[in-house]
Amino acid sequence: MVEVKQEDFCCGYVTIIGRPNVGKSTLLNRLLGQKISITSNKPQTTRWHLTGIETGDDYQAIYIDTPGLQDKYKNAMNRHMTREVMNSLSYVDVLILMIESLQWKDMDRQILKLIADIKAPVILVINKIDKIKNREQLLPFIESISAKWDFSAVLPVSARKNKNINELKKIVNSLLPVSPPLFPDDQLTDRNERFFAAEFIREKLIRKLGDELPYRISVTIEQFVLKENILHIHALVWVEGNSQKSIVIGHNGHILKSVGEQARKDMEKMFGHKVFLRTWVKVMKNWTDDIKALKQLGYER
Ligand SMILES: Nc1nc2c(ncn2[C@@H]2O[C@H](COP(=O)(O)OP(=O)(O)O)[C@@H](O)[C@H]2O)c(=O)[nH]1
Ligand SMILES: [Mg+2]
Repeated sequence: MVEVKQEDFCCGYVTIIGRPNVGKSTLLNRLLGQKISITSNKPQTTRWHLTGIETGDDYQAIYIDTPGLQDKYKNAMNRHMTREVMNSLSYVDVLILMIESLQWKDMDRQILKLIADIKAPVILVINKIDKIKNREQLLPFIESISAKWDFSAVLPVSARKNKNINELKKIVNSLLPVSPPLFPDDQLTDRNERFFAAEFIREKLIRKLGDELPYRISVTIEQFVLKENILHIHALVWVEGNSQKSIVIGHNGHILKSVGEQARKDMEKMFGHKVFLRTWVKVMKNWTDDIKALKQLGYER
């Protein structure tokens, strides 16, 4: 590592917010060059804030991925998700507000209102530019959005196609405050392996199932032990009723089996061990609107 004087080292919290599905978690994975945050084209994929730490020779950017803010569902689960976002805004050094190219929705406007009092610099990131068919539309869009707020920077990117991600890193790093690093330079996240095991299973389920069910599913890890170089993981998938249970299991267990196989591959990649995964489906009535049940499933801390 290069010698860097303490007064030249920059470090801070960089929170990514935006409405569901704009690509926040995909961006976090790109920024880190590694998949830690689960993604899908369905809202509610990200339920917890998640820290991803990127350390360079003279900087440490502590990125926080957050659940998408929305106002459609008002149950206990969504109150939890909104609280996750609001808490992460209380210690932000740089804010990334993400929107989708050529779209400015009512929820985007509400989020901008929400951050109006925040003192931290705000970078507006316009994602999914790979989807734009008519390139000439982008510049007028950038101009009209730039006029809405005093952004420190406005940057069009494609998280999926890795476009302009290094430029974004440079802008973020230039806005970080002078501070010694807050985490060891080899630490990637603040979550443990059990968390990722559960999340990888939930991702595969969300991607496989229809639109409603993902909201009703939660995953917990009952066992996580390394024996003779093999990780033995036991997972429980929680649903709200018996009909949901049979959908998740699938005919002859085919859904649960393929979910398990795909999740296992992600786990082996992250944990660096062979994984032996067993999964069961259990029913807990009405858990998405039951505070006690949410606590039991690890949502309220
Ligand atoms: N075309 C395109 N799709 C993207 C891009 N970034 C993310 N997506 C997709 O948008 C969906 C939502 O992404 P996700 O990261 O889960 O969004 P989040 O809810 O904001 O965290 C997923 O299907 C992603 O693959 C992008 O740059 N271009
Ligand atoms: Mg997400």
